[in-house]
Amino acid sequence: MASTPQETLANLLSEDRTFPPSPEFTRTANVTAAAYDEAAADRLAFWETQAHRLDWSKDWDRVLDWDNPPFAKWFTGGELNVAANCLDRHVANGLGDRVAIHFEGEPGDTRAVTYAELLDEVKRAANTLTGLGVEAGDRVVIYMPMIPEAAVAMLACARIGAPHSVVFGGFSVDALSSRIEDAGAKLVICADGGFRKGKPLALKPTVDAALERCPSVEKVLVVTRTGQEVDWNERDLRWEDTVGTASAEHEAQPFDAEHPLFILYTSGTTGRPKGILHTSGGYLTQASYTHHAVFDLKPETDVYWCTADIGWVTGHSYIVYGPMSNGATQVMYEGTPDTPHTGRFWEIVEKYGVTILYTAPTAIRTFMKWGDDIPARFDLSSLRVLGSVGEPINPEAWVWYREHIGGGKCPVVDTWWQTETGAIMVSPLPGVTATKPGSAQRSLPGISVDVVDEQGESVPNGGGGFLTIREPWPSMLRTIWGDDQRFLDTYWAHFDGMYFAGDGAKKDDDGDVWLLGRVDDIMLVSGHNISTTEVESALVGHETVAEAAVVGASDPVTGQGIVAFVILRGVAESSPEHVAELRNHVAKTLGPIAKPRQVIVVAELPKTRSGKIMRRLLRDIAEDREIGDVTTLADNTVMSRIKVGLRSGSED
Ligand code: 6R9
Repeated sequence: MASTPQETLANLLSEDRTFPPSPEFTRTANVTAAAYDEAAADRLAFWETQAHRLDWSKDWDRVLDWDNPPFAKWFTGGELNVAANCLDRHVANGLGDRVAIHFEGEPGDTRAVTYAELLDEVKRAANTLTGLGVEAGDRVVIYMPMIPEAAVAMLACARIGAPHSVVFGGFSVDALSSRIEDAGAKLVICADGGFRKGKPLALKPTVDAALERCPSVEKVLVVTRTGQEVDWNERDLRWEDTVGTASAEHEAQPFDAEHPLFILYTSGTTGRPKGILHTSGGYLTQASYTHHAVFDLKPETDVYWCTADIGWVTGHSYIVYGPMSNGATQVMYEGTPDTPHTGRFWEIVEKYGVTILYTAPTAIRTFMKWGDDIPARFDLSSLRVLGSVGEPINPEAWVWYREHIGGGKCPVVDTWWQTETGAIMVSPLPGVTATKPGSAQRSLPGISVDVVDEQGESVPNGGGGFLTIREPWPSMLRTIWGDDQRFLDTYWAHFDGMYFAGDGAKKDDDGDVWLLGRVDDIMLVSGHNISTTEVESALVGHETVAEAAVVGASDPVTGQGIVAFVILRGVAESSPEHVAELRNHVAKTLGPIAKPRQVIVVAELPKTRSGKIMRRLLRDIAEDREIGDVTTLADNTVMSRIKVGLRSGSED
């Protein structure tokens, strides 16, 4: 075994399948290998070229001001309007009749919104906000289901320079009120409710309760979505009565490139949520370029679908700002993948002829569990690019996605990035890269990501360590809202002059990057640092495992012992022999050091609304502790179900 006690992070998994792009794909690809050379020759000139993909009212004086690191300013002196770049310029170019959003409501209601219609609605909303006293710099909180008005609200804020803070529809009163308070928001835009899992789910009562603690909020603008009974307070206004009747004349004013565009709260694993601040010119440059390059978007012919929620950064950069700045036609779906049946996603792909699909590993593993026969019932031949984001994608899930969704012909792009990075940082380019299942591969042109050891030295190929970013990038966070010190301490204090992302990673023999999960989750077993990702991937590599989450639980002999929680596929239940087989399978795949001490079969795993497994809660169970903070769980009853399941005796 290659590991030594000094290793930063063990490199156990080897995967040697590769999938080069087809010559036809490469021939028409938006971006070629030359982009890497161009960016390597002059990084700032490269980003300057990408910034010219946008319309600016005033040119910049300087591409990057890094005089006071890590507080970056990009395109200083430049001025633009972000919403005008997403809407007005397309309409002015004669594309007003192009569909911007094919909306598919969960109950089956649909709407096609063209760019001209979207612009009209955004202008009305901008006039409404201004009429309510919202000025440039004022913060607006958006708490909405996945409906076109959510995008309208964001773009209206951008248009008048009022930074938005979108909070996941469905977050609790506590989560909502703490975000409203931290941002000091003046206005909240919400809906009466949204449809989820076949039922109307009320949102307005949560806003009402949250506002009891938030004196800064003057007005609440309420979109009617479900039509359910809600209480009306004096500060509440109906969207239909205000935006619906407002003037559609509105001239977008340019703002400075560094004008704040949005705050988005990220909870991290512990502590107070951090308000990640993004600004305008650099953010839009990178969101727009990466959407064009990584998904190979051809706006005239593609139908793009990102299944993320608008409350996640993925919804900001790859539903609203990236795609719309590129004039894309996209699908927006309100509901869950199993309502009213487990083929809903594939029915939508078939119905709209979706060509580019961007989703999360958690969804892909769920589809694997539901069975190959479900996507097989639908015509998915329109698809040509598949993307993944949010967590490391296990090689087996990657290969399943390529075969069963992509018909074995679509490039799969595994995109690594964060709320903090604003846009994609590490990813294959679909017409260039020979992809490897489970690897995000290399920094995009103009981005310099590295894997370093504790001293901040680059690890050699084959080594493991910490993922860092060596050079500033256009869509980087500018600070944590109201807390520069926390910004410095959280991201810049670990390694001199480098941004630390909090993720473990390794380089393979070709220098390609493999993400290994959050460093907080790394397990220390008999002196070896073992990543959660590798053990989980080994488990998912077994034909009876759909999903796995592993944690290190304190162990008197080894320091920590590996405890695995698994969801089964293809088999109804487990047995002591089956559990033994799974443990041996991991030992065989990764070496005896990674053999789980315990394998526990569960029906579900605790996840955030964006689909990330919350291992910290599983650690509480594995160590038999009281379960910690569950406020950001998608379903906060899941932990009690796991506990009940354990007591009824499925333990090894
Ligand atoms: C976009 C987004 C960021 C964290 C990040 C990492 C994990 C995201 C990943 C990935 C491996 C990928 N992550 N994409 N890990 N491979 N392709 O997810 O933002 O919600 O802020 O989460 O998600 O751990 O540090 P955010």
